[in-house]
Amino acid sequence: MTARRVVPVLAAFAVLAACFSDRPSVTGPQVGDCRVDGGIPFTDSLHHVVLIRDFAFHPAQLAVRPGATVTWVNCERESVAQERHTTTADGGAWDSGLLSVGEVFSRRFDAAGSFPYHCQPHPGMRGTVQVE
Ligand SMILES: [Cu+2]
Repeated sequence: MTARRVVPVLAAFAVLAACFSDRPSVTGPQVGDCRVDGGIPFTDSLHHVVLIRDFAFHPAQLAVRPGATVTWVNCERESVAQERHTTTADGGAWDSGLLSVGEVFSRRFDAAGSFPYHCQPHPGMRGTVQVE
């Protein structure tokens, strides 16, 4: 990695710190310069955020309590912003439809179990919500 690449990454973390500075208990993922705008539920034990970035879910494996809400955010890079993603349950329990950059989809998980999901246009993108 060259110094030219390091600088933007550090700047990105500064932006994230600013975004989340008034949310001391945020435990959600932070990826690159991904920016989560207003309207995303507060991240706590019953509200989780999965970022969609670089053709992957972050985090791909997420354990939550029954009753928790998971919000997926398409936070893809500008360079591939034309790529839309979905969060689609393997078993068909939910399907976000195509999410453009900045769009979100939320689902509440009441029942315990393991819920694998994927991205419809990119089947290699996989994740699991574990409710326990
Ligand atoms: Cu995708």
